[in-house]
Amino acid sequence: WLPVISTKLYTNAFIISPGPPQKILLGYKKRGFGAHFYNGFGGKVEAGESPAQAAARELKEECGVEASLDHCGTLLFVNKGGPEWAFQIEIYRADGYSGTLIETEEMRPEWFSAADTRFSETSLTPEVIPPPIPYNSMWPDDIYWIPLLLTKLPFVGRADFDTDTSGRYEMLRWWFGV
Ligand code: 6OG
Repeated sequence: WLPVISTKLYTNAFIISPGPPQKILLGYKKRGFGAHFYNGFGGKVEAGESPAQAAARELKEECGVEASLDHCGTLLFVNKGGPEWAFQIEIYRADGYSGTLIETEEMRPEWFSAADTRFSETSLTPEVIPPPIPYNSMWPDDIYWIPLLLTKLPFVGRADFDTDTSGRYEMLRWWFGV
């Protein structure tokens, strides 16, 4: 199906620490749309702003840091059934950041292991290996494209959602490709 409302333009930014172990910074969203999910840092592109400017502004607003962001993906999310929404989300990534990470009213930043650390032969002590990416506490589309983001493969994708009887968003069909 097609968006029945105008598609809103959003950003989502991820900071990667090369490691080893490779790590990804996610924010636990405390309020608003997608509350209680882990996600990158981002929000709406305001009038007169480029997506890159919005991505940098939202990153700073939501976790206090600055980063040299590279665009690496474009996603379209469509929801059928009320409340209607359709998002185009421009995805950014950065290797590293400057400044000090802070928890804000919107987001609590946390590091996760991006690589599979189960069989790693490094001499890293368990204390420095953060938990794996919490896909069960993220939007269901993320598991399909976060691996592309981590390997720096530019991607596009689309996912169609419907609201189930419990009010949850169920992902009905999707495609993500390089
Ligand atoms: P604010 O409410 O903070 O912006 N977003 C999604 N992210 C993923 N991974 N999957 C989805 O599937 C999403 N829908 C929205 C875009 C909302 C933030 O949530 C992202 C923004 O970064 C439906 O202003």
